[in-house]
Amino acid sequence: MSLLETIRTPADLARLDPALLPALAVEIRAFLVHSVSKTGGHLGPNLGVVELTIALHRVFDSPRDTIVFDTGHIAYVHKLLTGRQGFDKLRAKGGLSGYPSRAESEHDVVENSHASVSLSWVEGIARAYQLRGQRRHAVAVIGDGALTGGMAWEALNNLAVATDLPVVIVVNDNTRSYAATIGGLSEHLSWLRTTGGYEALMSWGRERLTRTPIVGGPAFGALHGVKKGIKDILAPQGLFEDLGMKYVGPVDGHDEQAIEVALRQAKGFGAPVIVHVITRKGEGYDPARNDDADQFHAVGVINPETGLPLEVSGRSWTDEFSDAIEPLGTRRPDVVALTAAMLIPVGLKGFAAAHPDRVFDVGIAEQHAVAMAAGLAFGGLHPVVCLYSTFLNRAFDQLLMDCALHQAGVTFVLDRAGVTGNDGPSHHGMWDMTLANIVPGLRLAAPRDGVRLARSLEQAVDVNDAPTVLRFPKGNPPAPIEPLRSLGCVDVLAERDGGAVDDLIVGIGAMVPTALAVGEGLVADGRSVRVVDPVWALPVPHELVAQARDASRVVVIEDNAVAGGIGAAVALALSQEGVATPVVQEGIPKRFLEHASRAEALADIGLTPKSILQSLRGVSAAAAGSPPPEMAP
Ligand SMILES: Cc1ncc(C[n+]2csc(CCOP(=O)(O)OP(=O)(O)O)c2C)c(N)n1
Repeated sequence: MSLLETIRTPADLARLDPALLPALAVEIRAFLVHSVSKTGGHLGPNLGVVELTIALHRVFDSPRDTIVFDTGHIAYVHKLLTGRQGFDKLRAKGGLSGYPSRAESEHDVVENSHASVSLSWVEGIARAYQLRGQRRHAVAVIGDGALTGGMAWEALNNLAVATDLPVVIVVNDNTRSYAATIGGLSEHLSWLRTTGGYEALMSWGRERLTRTPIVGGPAFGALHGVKKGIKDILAPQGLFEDLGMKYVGPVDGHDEQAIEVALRQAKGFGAPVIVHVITRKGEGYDPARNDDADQFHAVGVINPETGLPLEVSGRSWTDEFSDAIEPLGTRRPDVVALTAAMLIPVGLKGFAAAHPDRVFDVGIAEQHAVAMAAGLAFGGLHPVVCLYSTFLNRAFDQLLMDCALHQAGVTFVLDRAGVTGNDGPSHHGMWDMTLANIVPGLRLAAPRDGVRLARSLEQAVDVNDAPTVLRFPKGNPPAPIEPLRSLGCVDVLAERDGGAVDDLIVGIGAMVPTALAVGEGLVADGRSVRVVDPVWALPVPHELVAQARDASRVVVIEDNAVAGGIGAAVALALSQEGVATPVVQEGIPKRFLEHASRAEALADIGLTPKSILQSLRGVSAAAAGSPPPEMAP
């Protein structure tokens, strides 16, 4: 039996002979490489926190003490040490989540994969424990990347004066987000890392003074007691101590015993304290360590020996965007791009290489990025803010107030829109069109293929008096789907003739192939059908309303929440224009979707041609007063 298999709970770990801990760390790394190479997942970040997580679970008493992992992607080792070693279906339907999950374990508390929230959570948790008279610790583990987010600083500002709150903030400093972390804070952390004077003096003192009998111990204690003064002379801790926060570190994040010492010290303070732990992303696995792009921040299925991908991913939507923005930047010197710590994932690498002074990586700071974009627009440029759809949620107020209210020509490019799959509830991009729908003046395009993506981007950067949004999903776009004809911006993709129809099927973006398949099924049922794609879906085009007037039924198919999505916008537009045609809204129900592949998630919510046809046949049959036909597409 391996050492790891003997650990079922943190109590087993606490009992383990410290001499065996390095061997346990080796086993955990081998386990992670072996299993995550088969399922995909956040390999690099988790390899970096093996010793840190072991130490956390030996020093703190989870679940009595609460450990919150910021962003949640570094919880694999935590899972292994809290009774979850079945990683064969990690991130797959029915398997372990890639993030903490309350349904899985009482040791998991915060499931949110949106960064920078952990300090707020632990302040809340610690205050609740305190008010209820419970002596329990709350610990946040936050990366140097997540520490760039504004929320973390709002919480620090409060924690700094919460001097009786037993909160421990572990900064997992690996100098990287996906790529190198940027900004003043990361420079400060790096300065703390490299200023070894204080630690050197302390270890010199410990060595010399404790060798002297009787006076040695007290003298070292005294030296320790004036730690703050010495620190300020030798290595002023600046930021954190100026805020009034206690600071321990920097600690070697791959020396388990050293981390334990620091954490025990921090635990004893009884006040908010920062423990600065230096780790290496991908530690112990050369392919990750040698990967300059992101040190295997997140991998697909790979060969564990070489680290090379085993799945051919093909040309992605991100590639289409990347290929469109780079030449656009050459033609339009006013176009600038912004990213929130995700330059490569959002497809800006080529643009950054071609126009290095016109791309701004602001750290994990979506709110700042969007308000800054409003400023750039005011200054005469056309900013393109590139985000994953789910992270737009963070910056809704800035989209509404800083961009729309000020009629700022800012283009938002939202990758990973719709159902994203294995990353689970907080990663689905299922709210962006709902948010966009309530913003005055905003125009939104959901391109159905790469040709439409490039064209919409060109059109978007020509709009200089309102925000524009482009949204597209994860994965590979279909081959270009050319229209039969166009009515204004509305493309007609399938019809028998130009006359009135029973069903006007409106496909939005990535759901166009589904709309076409549904159209074929309805034609086979003997109905007359027109399938259209507005491309620019918001505001609802007049031509679409005109088409709806001549149809018996409108069906809108979108991969956004039905609540407030494009179907809802079409229904409102029709009622405002006095068009009585009923609108069927096919989209994502108002609930959080579990992790599963995109195809499984779409099937679960009935967003497949087969399910949509079944529901439409049910509606038609009910309207006609007869049972639905037994037809499968
Ligand atoms: C609000 C938000 N924006 C963007 C992301 C995407 N994201 C996931 S992990 C990550 C980098 C995190 O860096 P860090 O906190 O240093 O952790 P590390 O991966 O280095 O351990 C980013 C940008 C996110 N999770 N949340």
